Amino acid sequence: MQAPSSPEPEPALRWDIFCRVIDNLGDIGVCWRLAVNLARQGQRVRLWIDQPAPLAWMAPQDHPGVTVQPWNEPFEATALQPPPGDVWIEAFGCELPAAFVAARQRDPVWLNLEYLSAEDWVERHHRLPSPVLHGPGAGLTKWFFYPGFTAGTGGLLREPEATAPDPQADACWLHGLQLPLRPDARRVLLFCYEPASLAPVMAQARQIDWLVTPGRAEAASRDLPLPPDSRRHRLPAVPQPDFDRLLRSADLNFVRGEDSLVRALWAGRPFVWHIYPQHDDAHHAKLLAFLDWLQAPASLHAFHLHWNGLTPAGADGLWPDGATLAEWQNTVLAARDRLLAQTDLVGQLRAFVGERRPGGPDTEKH
Ligand code: TRH
Repeated sequence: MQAPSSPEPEPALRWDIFCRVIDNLGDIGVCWRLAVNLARQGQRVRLWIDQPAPLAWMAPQDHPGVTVQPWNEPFEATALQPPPGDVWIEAFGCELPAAFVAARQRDPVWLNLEYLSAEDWVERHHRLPSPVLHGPGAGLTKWFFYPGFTAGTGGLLREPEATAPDPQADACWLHGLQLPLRPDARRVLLFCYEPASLAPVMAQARQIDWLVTPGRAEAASRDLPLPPDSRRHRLPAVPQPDFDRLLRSADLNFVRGEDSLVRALWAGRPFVWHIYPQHDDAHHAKLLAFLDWLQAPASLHAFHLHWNGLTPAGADGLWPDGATLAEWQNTVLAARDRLLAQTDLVGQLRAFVGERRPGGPDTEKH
């Protein structure tokens, strides 16, 4: 009897991802990670970035299957070789150049990949169609695609090694930084904006080796007094895979924004999140929704409110003791297990695209 034929391999599609850097590093960090994850699954990715400079240190090597294209205005469609791809990803609602849309030779699956949030409304908005009514894309459909923490969302970026680390390699890499770290000190990574309670936290934390990331965290913390048994170690900006190693090597991670929050979850170490501040305090609801999803214990919830300026930070009693850190670690590990039971973002993107590609199983459905 003939062996069942192996299922047809999924087609290697051509993906065009557009990334407009607003500020900080997350736009480019998320888009680069997405591009690499797609390429590792055999897809061909062209990543258009308006300010690609951080890739020089964040991703110093090219990645097979990923072509980085500077996104200059006015957009020169004449230089478009190959033509617009099968899948267009408009990251964080960045608006694609009209000349690119007009240069298409076939209808794409057009996705607006939104910012990450744990708020309830995300599930209701995820996968909603938005008919394009004007311009060269009139008649096409743009689809809202929301990453998230639940099965009703688009999931999170997750590489195989994100949750199957190599502690030996991590330790060896950290040792290679040649920082004078002390075996009896707690290692705390500091990647933040300007947290409300940074000064009292650093003043209280005893026997800490602070691993301070460059940029805003370094600037915010450089003049703050430390107890005599704590040290400050300035880190260089490191490539993304090494940043993930840092998160796995620390006893506590202070992370921020979007991508490092997800990486801290995969690292499975206790973490505190500094949410990207928004002028109308819209980030408060986002923070509280995340803490609810995380099932944060009272101590972690309170610390987040202080760290993010929702409640005034007391002068003492902030810093977690060993038992509290262990409770925070258990919280993260339980949350990570919940996430591992879900399909990751790239798996969901590819399934969604497969359903909606012209000629796909249910392209007539909208
Ligand atoms: O830098 P961020 O604050 O980016 C923010 C957020 O993404 C926010 O949601 C968005 O609205 C705003 O940008 C415009 O934090 P985030 O998201 O953690 O991105 C940091 C990226 O930088 C992440 O991919 C990790 C990477 N990184 C390195 O690769 N090496 C490093 O040494 C450091 C410090 C960061």
